[in-house]
Amino acid sequence: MKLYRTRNGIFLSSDGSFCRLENASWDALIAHEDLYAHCLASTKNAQPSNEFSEADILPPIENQEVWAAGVTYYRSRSARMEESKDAGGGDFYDRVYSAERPELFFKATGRRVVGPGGKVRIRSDAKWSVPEPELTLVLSSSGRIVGYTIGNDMSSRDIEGENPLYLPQAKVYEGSCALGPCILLRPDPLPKETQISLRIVRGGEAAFSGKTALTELKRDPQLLADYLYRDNSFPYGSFLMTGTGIVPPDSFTLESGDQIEISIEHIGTLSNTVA
Ligand code: DO4
Ligand code: MG
Repeated sequence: MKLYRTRNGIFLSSDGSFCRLENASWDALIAHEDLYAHCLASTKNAQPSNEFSEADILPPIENQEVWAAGVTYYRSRSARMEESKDAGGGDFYDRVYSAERPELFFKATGRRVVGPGGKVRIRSDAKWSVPEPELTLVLSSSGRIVGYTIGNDMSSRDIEGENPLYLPQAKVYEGSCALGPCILLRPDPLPKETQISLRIVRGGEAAFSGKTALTELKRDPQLLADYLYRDNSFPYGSFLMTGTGIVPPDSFTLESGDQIEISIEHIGTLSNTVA
């Protein structure tokens, strides 16, 4: 079952048909402790609707915060160590990869998030920018995983590599995060074999493509969520990006006009253009 936030209301899709959730509040839905069961019950009483249009899809966020985990894939650990070696930061990334406590950082508020078809941005003072395709957990107000979406953790690698203390500037800026197109609701966790892929198209041709799978994710998603909710409250629920396992070669940097397509099996594809 998939949940969509649109200009025309909130829609649920299951088995190819759509229904509108009448009088629903997005913040209340995301905070819900059993969103799957709640939505399943709602579909039982709802009439099918033909008013859903992909063109109306909005980012799946209102008052939630977006947080992110880092260095959760071996590929990310190696990339981070390489980019920060001149700054002496490499050791930190190696240590956090195997430490019990994960790296978690604040990523965005709803205002900074773009949805499907929206424009993500490169920082004006960055010289080396990449998208980071990440499975993104949708967490209830108590920190339970209630759904999944696709996230793009846009990152300025030169700023992050210059000094690990610059991480918030490398990660948090206008248009630095994309989420969508929907929230996948299911009664059980996503299978470990779930594939994540990234394609970057420039001038009609693939400039980079890569893939990984959840089998490569070193951390248990629920444990990442548990760390985030330690001594922190999220009354509207939250989004937690789980880190990237796909890193383009060091010679690659994003350019204005690039199209970024991130696909995660079972969820769909999130497409954005670079402003
Ligand atoms: O430590 C820097 C951030 C790493 C990150 O965003 C990732 O691994 O996805
Ligand atoms: Mg990331």
